[in-house]
Amino acid sequence: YQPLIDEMATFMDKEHHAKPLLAFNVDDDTDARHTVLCPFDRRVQVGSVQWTSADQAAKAVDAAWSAFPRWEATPVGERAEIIRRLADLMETHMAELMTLCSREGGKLLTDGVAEIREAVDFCRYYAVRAEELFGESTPLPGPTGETNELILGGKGVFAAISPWNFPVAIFCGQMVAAAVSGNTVLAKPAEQTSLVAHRVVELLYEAGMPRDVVQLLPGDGPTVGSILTSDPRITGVVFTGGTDTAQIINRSLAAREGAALPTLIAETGGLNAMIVDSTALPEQVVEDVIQSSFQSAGQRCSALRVLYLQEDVAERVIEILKGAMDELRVGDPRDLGTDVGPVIDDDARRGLMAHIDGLKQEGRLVAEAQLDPTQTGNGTFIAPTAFEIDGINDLEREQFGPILHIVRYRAADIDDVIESINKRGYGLTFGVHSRNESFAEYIAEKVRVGNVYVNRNIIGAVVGVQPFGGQGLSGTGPKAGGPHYLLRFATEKSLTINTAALGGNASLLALEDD
Ligand code: UN1
Repeated sequence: YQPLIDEMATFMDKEHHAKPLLAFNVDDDTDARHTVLCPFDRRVQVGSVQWTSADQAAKAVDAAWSAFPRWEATPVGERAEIIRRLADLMETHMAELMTLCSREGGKLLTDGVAEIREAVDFCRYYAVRAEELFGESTPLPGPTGETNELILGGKGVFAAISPWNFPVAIFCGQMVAAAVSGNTVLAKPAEQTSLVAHRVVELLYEAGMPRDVVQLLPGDGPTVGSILTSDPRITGVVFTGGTDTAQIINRSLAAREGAALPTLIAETGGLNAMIVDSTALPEQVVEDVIQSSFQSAGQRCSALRVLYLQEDVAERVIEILKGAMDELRVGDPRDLGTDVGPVIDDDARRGLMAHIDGLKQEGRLVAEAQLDPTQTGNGTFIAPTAFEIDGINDLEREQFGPILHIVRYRAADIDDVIESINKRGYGLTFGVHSRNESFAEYIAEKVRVGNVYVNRNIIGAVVGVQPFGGQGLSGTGPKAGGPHYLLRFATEKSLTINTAALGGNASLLALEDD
């Protein structure tokens, strides 16, 4: 990491200013600026962002529609080439992007590197898949006298609404998937991480993307987000974030008078569980639990929230877990010795503290990591905590932070445990720890989730290898980083030609003969 850290130092003190990147010129408007503060030191101003106005957003939709036919007609090889150049540029600008991920998003160095690699992987994977899917039409069987084929095209204008927890990877993954499939894109980054998104879109333009094909609309959800989702000209929305917000978007899309039926691709929250039976290796369990619950300060939708321990192993696992949590170092994300960085902002911290205080008052605390105020005094830090609860139904909603809930279960009750998890309605990630292969297989088959992991941690899905996404309250599918993802961004056109009309045999007669 040292060469990267040295290079990052050259960007550390720079203030960044971002504004909407639209098909037309946008004046600097000093009144509409939003200040970005650093999560690990709220005294530091990282930069400022100019929000998109309602008028600019409407004009951006016009420009996106004008650009759509030309972009859709651009050969997929050319579209994919631009995306590949973006991947190369992100690699050469790694230190600068990392600096922004760290200062604006509070990311650890290790998380930042993984994040930018994931963005690069999304670009290269979708470029290949687009060429496979959109390159040539698929011939279909049919009666003599006619030919049939299936042709894929773009759908129109997509709004891409992305979260702050993966401000490069998910931001990029959505935007690139929509664009490489032949759609024009209005990307709204999370308000907390607009600076790094702005830099990525600048690199995308440098890679050759026309400015009217992808536009950046920074702003907050209630204004820019709702302008986009209520505009009847938006063909589809690709969204990653909370389940509540996905439901608001869904209602807003459905309420549009006279609009074409929309596409909503949503990847939302989870109450992700892990089941540990009596044959599991306690040390390995704890290592994987610590990573799954506390890496990225628990701010991943894939993070572990509810750990089910079979009663015979519970004491042993909890004892080792307590020891491991005592060792966690919470602090400055730029320091390589740090295990857990800050949560994103004051609002997030307040919400998590309310949950923690409530469970503490009920006397449910099992373990709590230590905070060193000289390290954490100026930032939005939360000490990782573990609580014991009775079951997944004790949790009203996902808590997006470093909080683990533990449930003890009896071996005879395993089917009830699985049923309660399935009934709760989320279905994102899930883990099993067991050396009993048939037990692990049985559980993996019964649980209704998107990603099952056996005898390992449950975060960090790899593009193209572990396609990521859930079902039920956790999302619509198809899975990001998977072979079917681009299909949701595409239209399918069947083309049937009666070749008899061109001099062959009449197709209907041929059918009757069969
Ligand atoms: C998210 O947290 O919103 O499995 C997505 C992972 C990531 C995806 C997380 N690749 O951790």
